[in-house]
Amino acid sequence: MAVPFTAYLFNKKEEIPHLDDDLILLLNEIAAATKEIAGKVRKAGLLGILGSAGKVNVQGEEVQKLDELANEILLENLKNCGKACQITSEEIEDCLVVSESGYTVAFDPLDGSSNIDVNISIGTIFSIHRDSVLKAGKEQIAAGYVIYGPSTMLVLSLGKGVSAFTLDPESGNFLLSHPEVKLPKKGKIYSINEANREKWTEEGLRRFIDFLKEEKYTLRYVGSMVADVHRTLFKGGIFIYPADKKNTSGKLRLLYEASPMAFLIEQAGGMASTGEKPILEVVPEKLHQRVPVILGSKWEVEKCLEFLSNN
Ligand code: P6P
Repeated sequence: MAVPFTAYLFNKKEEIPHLDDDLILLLNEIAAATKEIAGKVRKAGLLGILGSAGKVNVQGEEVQKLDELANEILLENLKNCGKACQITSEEIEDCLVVSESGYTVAFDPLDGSSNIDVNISIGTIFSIHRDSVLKAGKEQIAAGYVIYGPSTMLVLSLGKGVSAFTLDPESGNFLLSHPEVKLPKKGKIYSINEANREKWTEEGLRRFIDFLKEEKYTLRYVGSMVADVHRTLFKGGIFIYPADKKNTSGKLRLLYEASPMAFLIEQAGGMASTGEKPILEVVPEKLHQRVPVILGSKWEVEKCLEFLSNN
């Protein structure tokens, strides 16, 4: 039988010195919360929890009912487990300080909300630091996401590679299905919202996308970061959410979107940049700050940076 998530974590203790019992408990609580979220997502149409909650969050975005529910489930689990000293959520303006030291968790409870009502893959993204959340992404203790797709998968890095677990509906366990995820050096897919093409601030980006078309790349864009990054992680290629005239620092948030995804991509052998510097080198100044995101296979990311430098 495939290794259950908890057993995997205990088996990794020797190989990963910082993987202590508190972190294992914390990761288990996050996994438990996402199983509950998966159950709600699967039945949302029957529970009357689709659609808007009639509120706008700190990002100025309309909150969906499932956003709110996912946020509440994660907060409940994290507070109950008592191993998170600070909790940051996309849905909450300020950082919740529970105690002065320990692990900090930053999460996007349900990323890709615009896709909820049309039954397209969405996900939960999380990032774990020690003591303070305002640290560069390269200092993450762990990072991962859960994608609620045709199957529910948890993808995790503890700083030594990337593993993926598939939720077994029979047992209710996340079971190890991909022990070592390695990103292809080069792909054939690019992923960007081309509707914004004329708004992109970098002329070099338009030339790079035209280059990929000449190279016969195909376009895949779900509009849910978890889904677009998951496909990039497994098939290679490049995902870009650039700065544009409307979003001058890009749209994706550093702490609980760009940074954890960059950590996973680089741990799997890929590359992640803001266009000016590695995402994992950016030291956050604000909880909800945004950064441009260029991530994926090394060949494509390096080629993109070349075009941007020849703007
Ligand atoms: P656009 C979802 O709302 C999200 O935050 C990410 O999941 C996704 O990558 C991005 O926004 C999509 O944004 O502007 O292309 O609809």
